[in-house]
Amino acid sequence: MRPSRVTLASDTICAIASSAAVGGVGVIRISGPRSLEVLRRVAPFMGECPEPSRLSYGRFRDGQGSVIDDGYAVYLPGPRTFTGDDVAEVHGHGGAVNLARLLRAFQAAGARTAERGEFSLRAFRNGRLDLAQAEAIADLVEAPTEAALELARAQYDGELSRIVRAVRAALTDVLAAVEVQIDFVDEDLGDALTARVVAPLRDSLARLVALKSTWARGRLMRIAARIVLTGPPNAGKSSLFNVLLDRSRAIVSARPGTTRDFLEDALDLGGYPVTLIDTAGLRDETDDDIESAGMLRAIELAQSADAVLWLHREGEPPPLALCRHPGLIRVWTQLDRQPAFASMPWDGDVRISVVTGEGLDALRTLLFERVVPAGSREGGTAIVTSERHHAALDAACVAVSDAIAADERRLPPELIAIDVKEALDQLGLIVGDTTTEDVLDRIFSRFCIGK
Ligand SMILES: Nc1nc2c(ncn2[C@@H]2O[C@H](COP(=O)(O)OP(=O)(O)OP(=O)(O)O)[C@@H](O)[C@H]2O)c(=O)[nH]1
Ligand SMILES: [Mg+2]
Repeated sequence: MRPSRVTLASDTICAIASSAAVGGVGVIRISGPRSLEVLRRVAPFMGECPEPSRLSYGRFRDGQGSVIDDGYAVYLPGPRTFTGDDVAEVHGHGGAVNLARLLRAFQAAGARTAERGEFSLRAFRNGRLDLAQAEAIADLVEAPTEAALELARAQYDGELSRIVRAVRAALTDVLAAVEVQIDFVDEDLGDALTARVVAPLRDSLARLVALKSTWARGRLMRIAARIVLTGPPNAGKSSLFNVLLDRSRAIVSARPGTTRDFLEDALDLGGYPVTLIDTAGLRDETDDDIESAGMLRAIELAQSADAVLWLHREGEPPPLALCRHPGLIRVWTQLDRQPAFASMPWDGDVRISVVTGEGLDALRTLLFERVVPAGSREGGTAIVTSERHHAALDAACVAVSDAIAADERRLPPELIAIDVKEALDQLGLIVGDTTTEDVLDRIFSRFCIGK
C-alpha cells in the first residue's frame, strides 16, 4: 500500500514542472524544508545564502561534480510560495532526456520525486489555496478551449469558493440561532428567531439552487458533446469533417465507401469543447463485410450522440434508426453542384457547400444551438464545472430544503440543526474543510506529476 500523503508532507520533493516534451526551457521545481540545501548541491553557484526570489545563472552539476546543464536557478523561501514551503526552481534546457538527468541530480542530492498533484496538495494543506482552487489548477492546465480556461481561472481565483463560503457563513449563523432555540426550549423566542432562521435558510437555498443550475453549462465545458456525421456514401461527410476541423484530417475521394472505421477529433464550438466524429457512408446493400461493420458503428455512434448530422445530396431520408433522434440536423450538401436546388423550398435544416462555403456559418450556429441548450449559454464565471461540486451542492440543497420544511412543520429545533449541519458539511466538501483523506487522495491523484 502507498504510504499516506500526510506522513510525507515534511519531505523535500522534486518534479519536472514543465512539459517533459521538447521545448526551449524546462523547469524543475523543488519544495520542502531542504529545498535550499538540495538546490545548492546541484547549483553550487547559488552560494551559501542566495538572495531570495532572484534568478541566478550558472552550471548545474551532478553528485560527482560534472557539469550536466546550465541555466537559471531561484530560491523562494516559504511561506509565501505556491506550496507554502520553501521552494526552489531551476530552468534548464528543455527535452525529456536532459530534464530526466537534471531530475536525477536533484534526487541524488536528497529530494524525493513528487507524487501526482503533490505540490497542489501541499498548497492546500498549508492553506495557500482551498480545495476548489487547487482542483482548478488541473482544469486550468487541461482546459480544451479558451472559454473553459476562463472558467478554470475564475475558480482558481476563488469565485466559486466565495459563494460557497458566504452561504456557509449564513448557515453557521442559522445553526447558532437554532441552537439557542434548543437551549431555551421552554421560552417562546417567537418571530425574532424565526427571522434569524427561515429568511436566511430561504436565501441560502436560492443561492445554492442558482449556483447548482450553472452545472448545465459547466458540464458541457467539461464533458465534450459528441457530434456524429452520417449520410449516404459520397454525401460529403469527410469533406465537412475536414472543413469544420480546418485541416485535412480524413481521406476524401469521389469513390463511394471511402470512410470505413470512424474518425474522431476535438473541435471548439463557440468555446465549448465537442468531439466531432466522421463515419462510414450508409447504404442499403453491400457485400463488403468491412463496410457493413463500419455502417453498424456509424449507427451506434449516431444513436448515442448529442447531435447527428444527416448529410445527403439528393434528399435521401435518414434511416429509421436515426430519424427520431432529438439532435438530428438534416443537411443538404454540395449545393454548388446543384444550383437549381438553392431556391427550392425544402423542409431540412440547412444547405451547404464546402467548395463555396455557403451555409457553413448557419450550420455552425445550428450545431451550437443543438449542443448548448439556450438556458446554459449565459451567466458569469462562477460556474460549477465539477461533478463532485455538483453532487455536494445537490446534497446541500436537499438538506436546506429539509431544514425549511422542518421549521415550517414546527419540528423540534434539534431536527433542523441536523439538516443545517448536513448542508454545512456538504458545502465544506467543496472548499475542502470537511473532506476526508481518501477523497483528497482521489482528487489529487488525477493531477499530473509536477502540479
Ligand atoms: N463540388 C462539391 N464537391 C463536394 C462537396 N463536398 C464533397 N464533395 C466531393 O464529393 C466526393 C465525396 O466526398 P467525401 O467527403 O469523401 O464524402 P463522404 O460522405 O465522406 O463519403 P464516404 O466516406 O464514401 O461515405 C469528393 O469527391 C468530394 O470532393 C461540395 O460541397 N461541393
Ligand atoms: Mg468519408
